[in-house]
Amino acid sequence: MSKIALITGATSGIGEACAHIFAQNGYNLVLVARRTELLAKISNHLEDKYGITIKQILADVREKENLNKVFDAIPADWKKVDVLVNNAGLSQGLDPIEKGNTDDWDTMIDTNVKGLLYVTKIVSNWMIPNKSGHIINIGSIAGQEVYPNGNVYCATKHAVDALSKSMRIDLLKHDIKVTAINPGMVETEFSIVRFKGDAERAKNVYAGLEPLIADDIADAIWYVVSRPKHVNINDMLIMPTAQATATLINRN
Ligand code: NDP
Ligand code: 8X3
Repeated sequence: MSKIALITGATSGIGEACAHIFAQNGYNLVLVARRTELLAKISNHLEDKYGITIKQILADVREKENLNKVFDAIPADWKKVDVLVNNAGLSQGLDPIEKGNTDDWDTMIDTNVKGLLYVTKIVSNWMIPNKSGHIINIGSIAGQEVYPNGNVYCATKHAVDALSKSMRIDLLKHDIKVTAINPGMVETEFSIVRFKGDAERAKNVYAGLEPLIADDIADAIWYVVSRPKHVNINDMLIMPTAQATATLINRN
């Protein structure tokens, strides 16, 4: 029987690239996101190309009640999830703390921290009876360091780092692996979302360097997932060659 990977935030960037690499390797997929048409388009493409089956879950990871309802309604066979990729996440704004938009703070905390927790609680309970499973949390260099005006986004990714370590301890007795993947700059829709559609400002983030692409991260995740059962990669920090730290970047 094919393995199953559940990926949140599968309509763009790292999540979409993960969907491709898992599909390519014969996994059936449960894909979660909010944009209906994009989710359907990506799912249909992957099913046609790789002959796998996809369950599309239209959901916002912040909406706890709805999340519990839609996940509960998934047929039992689809709950035999082997890999969970907690990827859905975002940054909103880049302002000093005294000027921060508190709605943006709520969005980041609710999505990056609370959404990840809600999904993890549901799916880890599906994994526990199988005494196997692998949870991949997408953290960030922003979870290892802080940078000017990164305040709340950095705090959410520090929380993801702490949660990855905690989950690894709590789920040890259930033989469930937990890996934190911490990327540096990856050119996706991330900066467009951070700057609320300002494509020019987003483009400037990557000016004069070769950033990572989403496939670089998916490739690392596939490496992590395809290790033998007795091997777990606890975490990985993956940077563009041109980026030494969160702020030290070699631009041409
Ligand atoms: P993208 O903006 O390209 O993708 C984000 C994905 O998350 C989209 O598919 C979006 O889908 C989904 N998403 C956002 N909010 C929600 C929500 N409330 N409920 C469900 N899905 C949601 O960004 P990336 O691929 O770059 O980001 C993926 C992860 O990687 C994030 O956690 C980010 O913090 C992290 N990261 C990114 C880095 C980068 O430089 N790009 C570096 C380090 C970490 P939809 O809008 O359809 O819901
Ligand atoms: C996203 C990348 O540079 O904002 O986590 O930390 S960065």
